[in-house]
Amino acid sequence: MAADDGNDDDSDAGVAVKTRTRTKRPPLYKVLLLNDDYTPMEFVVHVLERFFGMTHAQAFEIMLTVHKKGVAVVGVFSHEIAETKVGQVMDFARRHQHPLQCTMEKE
Ligand code: TYC
Repeated sequence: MAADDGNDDDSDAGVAVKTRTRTKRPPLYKVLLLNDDYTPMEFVVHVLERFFGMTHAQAFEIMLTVHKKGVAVVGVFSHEIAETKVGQVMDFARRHQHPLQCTMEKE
C-alpha cells in the first residue's frame, strides 16, 4: 500500500528529488622517522631509499634533518599504505637490531 502524504491532488507526481552525496576524501597520514643515538646513519639512508623510493641524495638529506631536529616527515599516505611502511621499517630495524623508530599520525 502507498504511503499517504495527506494530499489527494497528485501535486508531487513526477517531481524528482535529488539528494546530494558528500564524498569525503580519505584522511592522509604522515609517516615520521625519529632520531636515536645508535642507529647508523647509513642504515637510515638505506631505509629511506628502500621503503620510500628516495634517491641517495634525498635520503641523506632527510636522514640529516632527523639527526639534527629529532624527527621528520618522510612521506604522506593513505592509512593502509602508511601502516605498511611503518611496519616494514620497524621490522627491518628490529631484524638488524637497531632501535630506529617509525610512527604515523593523521595529517
Ligand atoms: N643519530 C644517529 C647517529 O648519530 C643517526 C640517525 C639518524 C638515527 C636518523 C635515526 O632516524 C634516525 N648515528
